[in-house]
Amino acid sequence: MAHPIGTGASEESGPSLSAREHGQGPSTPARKGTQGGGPLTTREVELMNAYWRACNYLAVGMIYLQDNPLLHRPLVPADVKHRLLGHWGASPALSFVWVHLNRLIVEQNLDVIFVAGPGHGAPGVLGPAYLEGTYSEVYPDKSPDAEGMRKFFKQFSFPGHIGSHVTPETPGSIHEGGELGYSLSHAYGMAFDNPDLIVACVVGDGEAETGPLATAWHSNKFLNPARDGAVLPILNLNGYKIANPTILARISPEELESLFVGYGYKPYFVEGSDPAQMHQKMAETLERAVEEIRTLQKTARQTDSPTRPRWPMIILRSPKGWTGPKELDGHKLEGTWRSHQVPFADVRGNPAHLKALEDWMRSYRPEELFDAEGRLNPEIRSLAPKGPRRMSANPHANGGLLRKTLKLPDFRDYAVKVGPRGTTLHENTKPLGEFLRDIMRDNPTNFRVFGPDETASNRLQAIYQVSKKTWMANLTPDDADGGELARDGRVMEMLSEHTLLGWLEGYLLTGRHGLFHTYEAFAHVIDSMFNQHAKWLDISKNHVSWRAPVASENILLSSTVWRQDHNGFSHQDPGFIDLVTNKSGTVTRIYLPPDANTLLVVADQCLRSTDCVNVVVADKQKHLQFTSIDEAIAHCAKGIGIWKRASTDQDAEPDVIMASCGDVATQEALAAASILRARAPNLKLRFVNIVDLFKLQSSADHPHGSTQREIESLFPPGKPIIFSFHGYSSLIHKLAYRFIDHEDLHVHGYREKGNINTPFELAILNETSRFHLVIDVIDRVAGMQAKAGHLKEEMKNAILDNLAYAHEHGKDRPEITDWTWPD
Ligand SMILES: Cc1ncc(C[n+]2csc(CCOP(=O)(O)OP(=O)(O)O)c2C)c(N)n1
Repeated sequence: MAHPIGTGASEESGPSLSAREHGQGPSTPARKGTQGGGPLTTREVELMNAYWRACNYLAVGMIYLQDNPLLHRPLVPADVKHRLLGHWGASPALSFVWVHLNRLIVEQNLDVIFVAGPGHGAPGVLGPAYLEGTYSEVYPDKSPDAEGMRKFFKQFSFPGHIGSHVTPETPGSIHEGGELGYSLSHAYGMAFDNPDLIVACVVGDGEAETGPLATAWHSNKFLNPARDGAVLPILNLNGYKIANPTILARISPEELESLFVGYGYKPYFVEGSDPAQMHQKMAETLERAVEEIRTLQKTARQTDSPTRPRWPMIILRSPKGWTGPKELDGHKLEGTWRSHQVPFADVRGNPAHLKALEDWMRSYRPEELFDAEGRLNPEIRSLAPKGPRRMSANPHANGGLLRKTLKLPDFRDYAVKVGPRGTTLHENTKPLGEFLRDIMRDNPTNFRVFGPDETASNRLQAIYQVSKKTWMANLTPDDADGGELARDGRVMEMLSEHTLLGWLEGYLLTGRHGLFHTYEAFAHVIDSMFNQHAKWLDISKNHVSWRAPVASENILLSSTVWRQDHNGFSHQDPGFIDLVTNKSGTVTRIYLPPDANTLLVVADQCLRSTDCVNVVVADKQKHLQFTSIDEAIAHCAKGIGIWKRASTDQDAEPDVIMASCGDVATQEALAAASILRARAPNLKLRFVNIVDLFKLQSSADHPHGSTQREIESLFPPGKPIIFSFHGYSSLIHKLAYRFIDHEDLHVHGYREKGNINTPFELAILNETSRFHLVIDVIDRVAGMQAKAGHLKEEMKNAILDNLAYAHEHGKDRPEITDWTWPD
C-alpha cells in the first residue's frame, strides 16, 4: 500500500504570477477550494505535485541507480552505476510542463505533442512516458513494477542501451534535441496542416542562443490559424547552460519581454521555485494560453482571410536542477550550472555523497508514489490521459502511422521531347517544377515545397500556378504585381535554410511529404541538420521496430557550381554530397541526373521512397538533352550504364572508358568523346554515365551498390578511366576504392579554382574541359601519346585560345556554347 499523498511543497514563495504578462485574454477565475488563488484545488495541487515528484524520482533513479529502484533498503555503493551520465538540470522543468499539459489534455480532450528542445533532459521525458504506461507497452521488459523499474533505470545512458537524449527509441519524441537549435522549427513543421494539433515546444535558454533557434521564432509569420495547428513555445529560463549563465536570463525583464513582443508573441511569465505556487501559476497560464489559441483559431476559421495573430508563449523561469539538493560540499547546486548534468559524482566511493543521493531520492517520498511492487498509486496514475491522447503515444509522434501515400501524376506527362540526342536545350528543372505543381494540386494538405527565396530562381515557379508562397506578415499593394504571396499559400520561403529544413523535418516526421531546394553551395548551411536527420532515420529505421516509415527528405541542389561562374568563388562548392556519403548507406541516396527526363524519373522515385535522405543535384540552366523519357526510365533503373551512341567499342575491348556523372560534366565528356571519335577513329572508347552515385560503391557498403562483376563489366580492369565528375574528385576515389585500381582512375572535378568567369573558363581552370579530357585520354591510353602528339598540341592551343577569347569578349566562343552532339 502506498502512503497518502501530500504536497511535499516547501513554503518558500517565488515572484508574483504573471508580473509582466501581456494577457488581454479572459482571466481564469479561481475555483472553489483552490490554494494560492490559482485554478487548482488543494487536492489537485497535491496530486499533480505527486505526479511530478514521481517524474523527478524516476529522473534521479535513471541517472544514478542500477539496482534497489524503490529504496526498499538503504542504498549501498553497488546500487549505483559505475559511470554516471545524463542531465539532471533540464529534467524537472520538462516533466513539470508535461504534468501540466496532461491536465489540460484530459480536461479538454486536447491533441498535444511535446517537443523537448533541451533533449538532453531525457529523464524528464522518459519518466512521464514510463508513468503513463507507454514505455512498458513498447518495451514490455520495462514493466510497470519493481523489476521493470530496475531495468528502466539501468538501461538509461548505459552501454548497449538507450542514450541520454530523447532519441528515436523514446516514445512520443520526434526531436532528439542532441544538437541544440532545431526544436522550434521542428515544432512549426509539425503544426502545418494539422489544424487540431497543439505542439508544446520547450526551448532551452541556452538553445535559444543558437542561430537556428533565434531565427525560428519568425515561424509565426508562416502559420495560418485557419489551416494549421498551433505551436506553444515554452522558454525555460533556468539561467544556465553547461557552465555559463544564459543571455536571456541575464537581461532585464523589460528587455526580455520586448524581445518576444518584437518577435510577434504575447509572452506570459511563470516565475518562481515554490512547487505549490508554481503549480497554480502554470495551471492558470497554460489554461489561458490554450484558451487564447482556441479563440484565435476559431476567429480565423470564421473568415476568408485570416490575419496573423499574436500567439501566446510562456516564459518559465525556474531553477536549474529544480527540487535537487540545495548544496553539497560548500557549493550551491539547485539553481546553478553545477546541476546541469550529474550534480555530484563519486557516489560509490564517497559515503557522504551516497547518503546525499539517498536523502535526495527519499525527499520525493517514493513510498507514497509507488506500492511495494513498484506500481504507481492509482490516484496519481488517473491524472494521465488515456490511449493516443498520451503525449508519449500520440500518433503524430510516430508520423509514419498517419502517412498517406502521395498522389503522384504520371511523370511521363511532363517529359521533354528529345529529337536527335544531344542537340536540343532545356532548363532541366523546369519540367520538374510542372510535375511538382501538379503534385501540390493533388495533395493539398500533405505536401509542401520549401526553399530560401529561390523557387523561381531554381526554375520551379510553375508551382505558383496552383499555390502561392505562404505569407502571414503584412502585405502591400505592390505584392499583387508578381509577388506570389498568399495567406493560404503552400510554398514555404524564408531566407533561413535552418528554419526551412526544420519545418520540412517536422512535417515529414508527422507523416507528410515535401521537398527542400537550395543553391548547391549553400546547402552547407544545413550540413549539421542533415547529419542529425540522417542519424535519426538510421536509428528509427534499423533499430526501432515500432516506428513506422516516414516519407524521405528530398533535397534538390540547384544553381550548381559549374553555372556559378557569374556569382563567383563563394557560390562554387559541390561538397555537400561528400558529407552525405559519410552517413549510413541505409538512409542516403545521391542522384546526378544528366538531363530533364532523368531528373523527372529520379524525382518520382524519391517522392515515393521512405526513410531516406535523397539528394538530387541538377542545374537549372539550359542544358543539352540526351535521353527520351523511355531511355531515361531504363537508364535510371540501372543507375549506371553504357551510352552506346557515344561509344566506339561495340563488341570489343575498350582502350579507354570515358565516365561522366553530372549534367555539365556529362556534356563535357560527350564533347571530348566527339573530338576523339573524329580525330582518333581507331580508338575504342566506352562511354559510361552514372545517375545513381552509390552505384560506384560496393553492394557490401550500400544497398544501391554494385558487385565486382557488375563494375568490371563496365570498367574492365587495366583500362584507363577518364572520369568527368560534377564534384570533388576525391569522392569518386573514396566510393570506388574497393573496385577500381586507382592507377587506372583519373577523375576530373572541381578543384577550388574559379571566380568571375565564363562557364567554359571555369571548366578550363579546373581542368574539366573537353580539351583536358582529350589530353588525359592521349596521356593514359597505351601507345597513344606517340601517335596523337598533334592532337594534343591542338587541345593545348584550344585551351589558350578559349581563355583569351573569354577574357577579351566576356563570353565563351559560339563553338562552345552552341556545341551539339554531331549525329
Ligand atoms: C549545437 C550544440 N552546441 C553545443 C551543445 C552542447 N551542450 C549540451 S547541453 C548545453 C547547454 C544547454 O543549455 P539549455 O539549452 O539552456 O538547456 P538546459 O540544460 O539548461 O535546460 C550545451 C552547450 C549541443 N548539444 N548542441
